[in-house]
Amino acid sequence: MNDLVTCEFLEHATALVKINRPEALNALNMATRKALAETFLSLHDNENIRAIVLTGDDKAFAAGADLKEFVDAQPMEIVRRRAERYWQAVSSTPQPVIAAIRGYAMGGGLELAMACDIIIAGENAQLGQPEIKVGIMPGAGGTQRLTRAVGKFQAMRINLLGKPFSGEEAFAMGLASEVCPDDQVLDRALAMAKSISFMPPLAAQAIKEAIIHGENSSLEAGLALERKSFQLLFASEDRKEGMEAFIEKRKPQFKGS
Ligand code: CO8
Repeated sequence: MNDLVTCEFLEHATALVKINRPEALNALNMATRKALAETFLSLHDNENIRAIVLTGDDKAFAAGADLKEFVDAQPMEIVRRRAERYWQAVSSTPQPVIAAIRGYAMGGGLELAMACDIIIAGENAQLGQPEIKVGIMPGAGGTQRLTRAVGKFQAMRINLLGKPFSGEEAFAMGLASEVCPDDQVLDRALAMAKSISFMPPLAAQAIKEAIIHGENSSLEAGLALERKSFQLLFASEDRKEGMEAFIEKRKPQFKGS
């Protein structure tokens, strides 16, 4: 059997994580979710990695949770699976994570993309929360992260009708950071990861933390976190290097210290 998730270490301190279950359009069975979580947890502590790209293949990012593992499941069994810990391993990654969506990103697949920090979508990608059509609802962010991204009225429409929408539409709604031709999605995501990898990683991680925590707290609490992180970065070597390089008109070399 192939690895359900692969992880390649590329130049420029970038990791490329791929979901690899093409026979099921990368549907996220428990084994795949666990493999994704293990991959991301191992990247958390890898100081050589400054940006991560998560993708599937050209047909699917992921077509959702595996319905064949749901069809006979009993409620307490679903509770005992504690599947939320697998997505938390992705959403709590300190490095910026870019989801590169080609083909389908449905249900749990779109929720996985929304647990990332940046979404690059192919113009013909098909995104959606179709859970209602099989008698359930999103269980990992489809009513929460989606609403924060696109607002109540789009989130209601997407969830209550379960109708897929394109990468173009996702971008227009603010659900994608960029949209591009399908065959350029991965290259675009890798180019973005490369640009991030040249940035000071402590600043990148602090920005990510402030945006995510700020989004879920009051403006005052968010501003306080932002201010404290801003102040703390003055303790970093990279802050000194960045400012000195600017004044000396040279390129900075950030070491992550
Ligand atoms: N689960 C299991 N198998 C799947 C899934 C899935 N979600 N999606 C596709 N497959 C399998 C098909 O069964 C088929 O396998 P086989 O050849 O053995 O019959 C193969 O992938 C190819 O699929 P199709 O023949 O259906 O391909 P089409 O191109 O005709 O259609 C679609 C593509 C439109 C994506 C269609 O496959 C589809 O509608 N899939 C289901 C999408 C869906 O409903 N997703 C939501 C699932 S529920 C969910 O995600 C809840 C999340 C809760 C939180 C958990 C976090 C992970």
